[in-house]
Amino acid sequence: VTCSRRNIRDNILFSPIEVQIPNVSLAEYVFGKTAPFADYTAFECPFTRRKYTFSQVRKLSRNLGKVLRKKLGFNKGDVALIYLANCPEFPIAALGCLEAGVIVSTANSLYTSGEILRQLKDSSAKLVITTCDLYERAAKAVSQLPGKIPIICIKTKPDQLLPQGTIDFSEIINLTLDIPDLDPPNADDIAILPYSSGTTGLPKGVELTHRNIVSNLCQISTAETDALELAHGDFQEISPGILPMFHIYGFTITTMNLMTKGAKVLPLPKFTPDSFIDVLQNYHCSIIFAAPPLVLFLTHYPDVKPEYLHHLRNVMSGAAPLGALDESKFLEKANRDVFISQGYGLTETSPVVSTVLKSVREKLGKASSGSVGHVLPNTEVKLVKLDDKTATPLGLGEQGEVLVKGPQVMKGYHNNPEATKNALHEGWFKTGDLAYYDANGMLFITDRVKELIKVRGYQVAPAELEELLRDHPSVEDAAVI
Ligand code: 4UU
Repeated sequence: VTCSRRNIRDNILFSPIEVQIPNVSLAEYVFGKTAPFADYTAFECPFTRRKYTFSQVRKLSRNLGKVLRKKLGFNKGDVALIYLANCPEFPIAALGCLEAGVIVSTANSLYTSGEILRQLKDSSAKLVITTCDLYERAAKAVSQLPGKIPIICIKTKPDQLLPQGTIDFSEIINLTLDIPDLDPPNADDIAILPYSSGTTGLPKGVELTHRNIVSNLCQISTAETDALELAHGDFQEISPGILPMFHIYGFTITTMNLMTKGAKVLPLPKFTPDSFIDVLQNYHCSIIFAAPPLVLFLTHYPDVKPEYLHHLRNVMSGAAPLGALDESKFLEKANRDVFISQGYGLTETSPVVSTVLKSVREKLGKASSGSVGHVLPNTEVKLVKLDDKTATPLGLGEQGEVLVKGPQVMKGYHNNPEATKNALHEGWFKTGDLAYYDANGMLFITDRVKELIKVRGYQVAPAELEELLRDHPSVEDAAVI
């Protein structure tokens, strides 16, 4: 696989591996994989200990889907805004909507009511699913909409009171309607609508179809690209659910992907050093999907004792750059048989574009020298000069903008043909990232040319901050860099 002739053709990076993508919806794909682990715990809150097995997730999300369609009157193609911090109910809420053909628009759980309002309006959401903890902000946003829309509320603590006028999540997921199962949505229907600012301007709805996400799950599950072991007998991978599930990395990779492998996820509603260390100490975590700040935390935070890392086999970093030195420092601390590698991708690509292959990790040693690896199966990448209208692929070692083609590339930006046209040409998606590749066809991300700031792996759109600053009566103009 590392032989250059086999993965570079006419300066286009590709994968010698091909995967078959089944023609199914996301919930069908995920639940098609979870049957062997029916009685294993899928999601467990490490603090309140409330938990759900795979068969419960299956049943409760199916119930929710039926209630949404047959009792609450939602239709295929309607949008539900999910405004939740990580919790074991997140996947039930998301998969329940998806089973009903309701599009899931995920919102950052740190959003203010103004930010929620913007996403509610832009996505034309007809429903909000949130928790009692976040209810105030959600309700304030909903009250500013021209029409009223229902709010479904999750209790995250037993003593919580359901806010007046909301629908009790636990009541409707436990309602078993005696009706036939719903027709699943088509693979080419939109499944989720997360927000990304792309290369310029305000956050835009990213239309990801069922096929986009199912493709990405298949692409990261080949012998060469899968970081996980399948659960069997007394072995189950355990992972802290630290990446936000509303973000595409946490949604596809930790939530959906880990379900398909029968792993147990411990959703953490927010990162605090103590709670995270608690989880590392009390559970035998074998895999962590992380962003660079978390890898640096594990490496440098004195209260993270090397023995807390003893059960770890894999640490995967993505969403922002991690250098070769950072990788080796982490390994010095862990000092065990643990691999650290990187993936690269974007919301618009479901998200994974490239990852470090297993055979390469074994060859390179435990770190991958700062590279984001090889392109995934069924994916092509070319690097082109900025403003080169012909988009001619550059050669070995030359730095250019990353263009991606593959079944994981979004359908387009929601209600925004202009932005879609600027981002997609003949199936090639312009990422706004700069990179070069080496003789083995391994990709190195070097810089970003788009208007995007990343803070701890989260997107910050300069245009959004500029708008906010200009809103102040004493500010005439603003430029955020
Ligand atoms: C340098 O952050 C993401 C997706 C993260 C991801 C993808 C595949 C993590 C693991 C994985 O396997 O999506 P967005 O839309 O929030 O941000 C996308 C941007 C990219 O355009 C790039 O600038 O985040 C940056 N980025 C990276 N930069 C993402 N991954 C990397 C990386 N190195 N490994």
